Amino acid sequence: MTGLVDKVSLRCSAGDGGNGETAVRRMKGKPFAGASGGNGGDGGSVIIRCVENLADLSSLKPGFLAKAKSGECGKGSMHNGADGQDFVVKVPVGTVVEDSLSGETMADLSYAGQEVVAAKGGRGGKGNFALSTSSRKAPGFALKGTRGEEKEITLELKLSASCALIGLPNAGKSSLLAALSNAKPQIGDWPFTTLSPNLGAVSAGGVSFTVEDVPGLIDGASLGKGLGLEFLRHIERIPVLAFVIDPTQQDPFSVYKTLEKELEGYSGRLPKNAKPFSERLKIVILSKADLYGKEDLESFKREFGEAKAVGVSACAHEGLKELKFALLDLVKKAKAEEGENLQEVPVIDPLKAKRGSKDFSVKIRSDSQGGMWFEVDGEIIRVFVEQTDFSNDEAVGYLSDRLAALGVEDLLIRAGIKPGEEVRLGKPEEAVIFNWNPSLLAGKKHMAASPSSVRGKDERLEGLSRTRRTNSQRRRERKR
Ligand SMILES: Nc1nc2c(ncn2[C@@H]2O[C@H](COP(=O)(O)OP(=O)(O)OP(=O)(O)O)[C@@H](O)[C@H]2O)c(=O)[nH]1
Ligand SMILES: [Mg+2]
Repeated sequence: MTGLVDKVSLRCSAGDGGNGETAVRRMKGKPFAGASGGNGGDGGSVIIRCVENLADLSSLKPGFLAKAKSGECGKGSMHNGADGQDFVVKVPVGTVVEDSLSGETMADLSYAGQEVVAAKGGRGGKGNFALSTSSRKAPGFALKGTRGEEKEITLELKLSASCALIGLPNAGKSSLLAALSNAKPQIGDWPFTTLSPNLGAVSAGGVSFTVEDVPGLIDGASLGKGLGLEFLRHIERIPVLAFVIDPTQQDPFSVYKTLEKELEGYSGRLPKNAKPFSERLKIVILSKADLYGKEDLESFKREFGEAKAVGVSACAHEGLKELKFALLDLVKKAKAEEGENLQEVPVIDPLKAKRGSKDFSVKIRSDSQGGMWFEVDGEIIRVFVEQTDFSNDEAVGYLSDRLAALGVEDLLIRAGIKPGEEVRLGKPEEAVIFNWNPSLLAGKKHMAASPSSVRGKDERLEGLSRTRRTNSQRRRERKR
């Protein structure tokens, strides 16, 4: 049992964008003095942020719903709706964020301050004030907000301890880990109780770091005795080494020498870029201090001379606080040394890159019943469709203009479309279906020519709304 929560799945629900407002400014003698509907606010995103003072993921409940606030709708008098607040999930350094469904790695958060957008908030819709132009002075529509993303993610902490407890079997390593941290390792009055490493989060001065209890080493471990090689492999990259020595078993200084000899013996097997054991930061912990007197402790300490030695008792809870701070000191020093080689990695936001994408595709599709249609899809097309209020003819006209400006019509023509042929816009399962008519996507000139253009009424809209059929209408037609 590690005692560390190293993997947890979360549900992320970003906030929806608020709808834009359709409002008209009224002035004395001028009932339609112009558009005044405000924009909807953007929905909040769910953000995974890497912070320094966390050691594991235990603060997160599995299956927890991380829900960001939706943006407010726009209001009259050009009042924009407020943006929804982001929901920030704090995770420790070394957390890997994965999309649970696709298994895709979204980010590998390796330093404090780094963050990733797990679920992007919806966009606020523009109000009719923002949509008004010189040729469409008072649009009778606004854009709808788009939905926030929903995603299930898995957070996994790549276990890498800052400090390793190494010592002979039965030295009291697991007892010490249990006393210092949240871990609950097995403790036993016999050697080799621990057969695989245990990890625990130790907190001192508001900062957490990870300590690993390595199975007991014996004389000859570096030659493979007692699974020694397997155990030593675990400490290949741990920057701080704490030697746990029980002075009641053997002369502590000779035990220290044995442990050093084993580390030295393993040195040839260290990966090339790993720091040699001899250069790592070290501390000697004399365990079970409740079993011997203070004077004995002092004389043991003297034996170690320069090498810093501290006495603790896991059972009597003595010297633990001092030990925590001594370890923290070394961990901080080690981090600072490592920091010199740390490269600045940019904040990862895979969704940001996607958000600006104006890519779309036109594909010719057919089904077994002889149906044929042109599928127009892409990130931007889906956003446009979602933003459109299809019950409002003007809004549909505006969609036509946007599609024309994007070059959808050109591509359809190049793909060989003929008047009357079917076009499906957006997500295939929820596609908006209409029959193509070259004048439909012809652009703004229709707007200006419209006699009712004061309020932006688009002359083409009747036509479009008639040609757009619902799915059930289509099915009925096909049956005929
Ligand atoms: N009196 C006393 N006994 C302790 C103390 N710490 C550990 N012990 C005892 O020492 C024995 C070994 O403790 P563990 O914590 O299992 O030792 P370990 O180093 O993890 O042993 P392995 O996993 O076998 O390598 C147990 O019986 C503990 O109760 C202490 O501070 N005081
Ligand atoms: Mg143990």
